[in-house]
Amino acid sequence: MQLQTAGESHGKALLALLTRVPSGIVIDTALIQNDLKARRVAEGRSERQRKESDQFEILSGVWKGQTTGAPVAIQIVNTVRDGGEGDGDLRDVESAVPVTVPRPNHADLPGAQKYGWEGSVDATLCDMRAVSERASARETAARVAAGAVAKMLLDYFDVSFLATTAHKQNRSDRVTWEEAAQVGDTLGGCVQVEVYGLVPGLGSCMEAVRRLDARLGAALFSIPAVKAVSFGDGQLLSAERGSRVADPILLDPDTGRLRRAASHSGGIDGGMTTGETLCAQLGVKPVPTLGPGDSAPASLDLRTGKATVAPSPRHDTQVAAAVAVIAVAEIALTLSEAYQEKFGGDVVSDMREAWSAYRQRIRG
Ligand code: EPS
Repeated sequence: MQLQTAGESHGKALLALLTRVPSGIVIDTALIQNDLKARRVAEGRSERQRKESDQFEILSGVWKGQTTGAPVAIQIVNTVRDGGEGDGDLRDVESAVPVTVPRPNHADLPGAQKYGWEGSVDATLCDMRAVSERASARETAARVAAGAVAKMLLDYFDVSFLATTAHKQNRSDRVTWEEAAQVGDTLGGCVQVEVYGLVPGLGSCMEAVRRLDARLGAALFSIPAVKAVSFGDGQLLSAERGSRVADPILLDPDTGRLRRAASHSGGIDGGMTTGETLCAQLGVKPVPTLGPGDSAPASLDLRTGKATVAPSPRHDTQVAAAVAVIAVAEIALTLSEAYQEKFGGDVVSDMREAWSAYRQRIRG
């Protein structure tokens, strides 16, 4: 399956367009709604989330409750939007006041430079909102809706997920997100996703682009705010001896299956799944929109060239918990594609037959 999305943070709606979907996936809309809610109400989100309900509609590709093989289009209407039940938001596109001060560490400045808005001869075009509306993490709602469909496909192959978060409390100023929010500051965090039930041999060692860790890495790095991705012991492996981080191979006496006695490599060797639990970790940076107050960082007004502080529109305080939901969606989409490559991509029942035959062959 492959995903394209469209939509802006305060536009009319978000769209997810999922192509190469096998026929025969029974669609449980409650699961899509649950995942959307988990992303929306996650710890540290802004008050915007209380105004959204993420009501969605499947526009195509599902008939009699099942996917038909046609592209699946899902629409999520924004409640807070221009010309709608807007709330006078700073980013109302009809607003007379363009945003000309970029936020450090945000897409604002490189995006404005790339798309020709910064320094434009026409001053009305010098407006960061043209970029920030699309760069906003609001777009990830569409990914989560599509990811829920991918999870429904993977369920036919007994694949399940567990995502957890942790705050990286290695700083002297240990604060909770509520304390950070009070002073307009933001926090990063860590996410771990475990995937159970995978067969060995998803991905490939034969061509670089088919390596599963490369594809999962690309998918996970596409999530806004993700600055690090690792598998298994990840970075720690660089300081270890090979003998200490081997994952010994053994035959499980109960099931007769080949297993690993440890999983330092996180369930991927040679660009392929090993059949052990897949374990990915993500480092999530603090949200770059800061303030109001002393937390707001220094910047420059691009119209006047004068030093000033970055704007402080309403923002999330911490997004690690939301990223956990999005990461599962991204991993599910990538794994769905890998299952389709391995077992055929047209019909779920054909895929299951091929899956059973493969498991018999490898006794896995
Ligand atoms: C965001 C700011 C907030 C967030 C938003 C991302 O929204 P607003 O601009 O309306 O205040 O809540 O995230 C979402 C709306 C979402 O659904 O994830 C930003 O500045 O990127």
